[in-house]
Amino acid sequence: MRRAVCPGSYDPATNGHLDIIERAAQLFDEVVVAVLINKKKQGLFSIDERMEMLREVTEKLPNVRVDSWHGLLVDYCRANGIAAIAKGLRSVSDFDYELQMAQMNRELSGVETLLMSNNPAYSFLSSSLVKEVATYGGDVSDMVPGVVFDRLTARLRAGEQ
Ligand code: COD
Repeated sequence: MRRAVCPGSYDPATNGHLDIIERAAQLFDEVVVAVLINKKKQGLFSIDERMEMLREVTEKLPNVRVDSWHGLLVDYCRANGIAAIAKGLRSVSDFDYELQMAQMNRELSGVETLLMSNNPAYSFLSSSLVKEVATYGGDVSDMVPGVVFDRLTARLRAGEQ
């Protein structure tokens, strides 16, 4: 079975993430969307909350499942028989960062990384910017799946009280 992982912080998932997950699901027999810890980023949602939202937005994709992992991505790949990491590229700056991680992961374990050019409609999207815009009342309803929009709005409202 050809199995790939789409790793990320997913705090929260955006339409850009979903586009990459859907496209990876067309290329591989099984895709695991894995919520990992990025130590450089502070989270708004818990890992369980991120997984719940991801499960809802991917429920129509039969060969996609959601998981989480605390530790090195390559150890997750080894433990789950995963030979490929599938990611999206938005920009040249993404490329520098992603290439370095791809090379490190290959050096550590031999796992290959597939870097997919993103849909240009989502080039400006990142979880961090979506959170920032939403915090100041900007409309992000077209940038994230509906379920994420509802949760994000509720979380930010709760934070104001
Ligand atoms: N369009 C297309 N793709 C997108 C978009 C968009 N608008 N936004 C994000 N993506 C893709 C990118 O490919 C990105 O890599 C992926 O989605 C996840 O994005 P984020 O922002 O949710 O997640 P990151 O960048 O914080 O994820 C970094 C990891 C958690 C994957 C990384 O830190 C990691 O692997 N951590 C585990 C520890 C480890 O193994 N470290 C060593 C790495 S060499």
